[in-house]
Amino acid sequence: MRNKIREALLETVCGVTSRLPENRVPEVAFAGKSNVGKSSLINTLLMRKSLARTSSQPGKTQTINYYRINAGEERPDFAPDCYLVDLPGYGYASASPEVKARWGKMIERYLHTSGSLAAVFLLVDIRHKPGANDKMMCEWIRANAMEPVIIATKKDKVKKTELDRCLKVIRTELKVGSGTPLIPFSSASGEGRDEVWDLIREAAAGHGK
Ligand SMILES: Nc1nc2c(ncn2[C@@H]2O[C@H](COP(=O)(O)OP(=O)(O)OP(=O)(O)O)[C@@H](O)[C@H]2O)c(=O)[nH]1
Ligand SMILES: [Mg+2]
Repeated sequence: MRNKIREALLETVCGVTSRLPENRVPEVAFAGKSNVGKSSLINTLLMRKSLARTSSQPGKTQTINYYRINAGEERPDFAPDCYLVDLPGYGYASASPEVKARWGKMIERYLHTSGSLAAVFLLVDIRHKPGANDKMMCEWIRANAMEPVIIATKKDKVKKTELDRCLKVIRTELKVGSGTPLIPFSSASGEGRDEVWDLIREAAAGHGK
């Protein structure tokens, strides 16, 4: 098996007023609408059922959660030594204006000030046309001189015959060029896990060079 996990622990949880940690190891962040499957994807990457808390109720993750992976590990069959950062989800209908404003501040501050951010993965639901919030998030990431890697989640929910059409809609709406990866992913089946790890490894290795 590739991308083995020796160690994964929730090291830091940041709220609105917390100081962000100054990590030396690369961070890879996961952004996306609430309920899109960010925490589930992190659990799938880590082969854990519930290290990252998931919920069918949107708005579960409201803090920035840093998971330290494989500290000090350098063997090629292991996932790289890095942080996976679970960002709070946006766009759930029941959020008050205060919650929405708080969310925006947290994400913007994170994107602007994290010194060791190596890549941002933007998750969108494979079944849905990306919305205004997804486009805004994409632009925020680009404004920080990074091209987001797009992950289309819940692949198990679409028929094979619909897959290409769904991916094409996502590419067009988010203006993702053909050279940029768009990865279909399913936390239910684990499909896409190695592809995502390969991109994390690449980003982590290139960071700071
Ligand atoms: N079928 C299927 N369900 C999924 C998949 N990924 C996530 N889910 C379900 O979608 C719901 C939301 O998943 P979470 O991982 O909590 O979503 P999140 O993006 O972390 O949500 P917030 O923390 O609210 O931002 C849960 O009920 C998951 O079981 C997937 O690949 N396939
Ligand atoms: Mg979550």
